[in-house]
Amino acid sequence: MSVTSYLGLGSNLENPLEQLHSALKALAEVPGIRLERVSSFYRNPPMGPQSQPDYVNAVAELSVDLQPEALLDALQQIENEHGRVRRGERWGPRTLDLDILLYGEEFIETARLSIPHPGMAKRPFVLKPLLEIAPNLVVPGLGSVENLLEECDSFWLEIIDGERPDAD
Ligand code: A4P
Ligand code: MG
Repeated sequence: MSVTSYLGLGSNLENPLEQLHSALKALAEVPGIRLERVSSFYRNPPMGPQSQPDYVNAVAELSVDLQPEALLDALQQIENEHGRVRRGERWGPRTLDLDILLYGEEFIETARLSIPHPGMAKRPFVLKPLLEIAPNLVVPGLGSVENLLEECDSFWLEIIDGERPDAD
């Protein structure tokens, strides 16, 4: 049985728009992953160290026939293929970050995975695109995406016109 999973995509190096388009293409080609919906692309300032470029973020809805760890393996392979270098700096710049936000309604806490993603409830750059593609979604244990977004500190996020992936 397929499971609905939501992914957060982010990039702030080496042509972030290109990185996200290319990541979505790679995701759609993984056996056991179907890309169901993709949000608009949103430009927004960095969370964390400010001495790095703005980010482009988006969220995708997948139907997956993979176990969570196998999904993570596939995502990390795509990150690596996109030149991701892990420098160990917390919240530092990156060519491509693919985070599993939700995996069905499951709570997962292992050495490699925390699901729901621990940061998602406070990140407008996750919640805004998530609300766009899943307006009635409730995050297990945390409440509706709509309420979570309302509780966020003020923020700016700018939709990048014409960059909806299905507008290609
Ligand atoms: N891991 C645990 N849970 C998960 C999960 N649900 N999904 C583990 C994916 N991975 C998960 O991740 C480190 C380890 O987390 C992985 O090996 C995996 O086993 P990483 O991607 O290698 O390292 P990271 O990117 O430094 O950590 P993380 O948690 O992805 O960083 P954040 O917290 O996402 O911060 N500002 C804006 N505006 N937009 C952004 O997208 N992103 C960050 C990164 C900072 N500032 C940002 C943005
Ligand atoms: Mg990550």
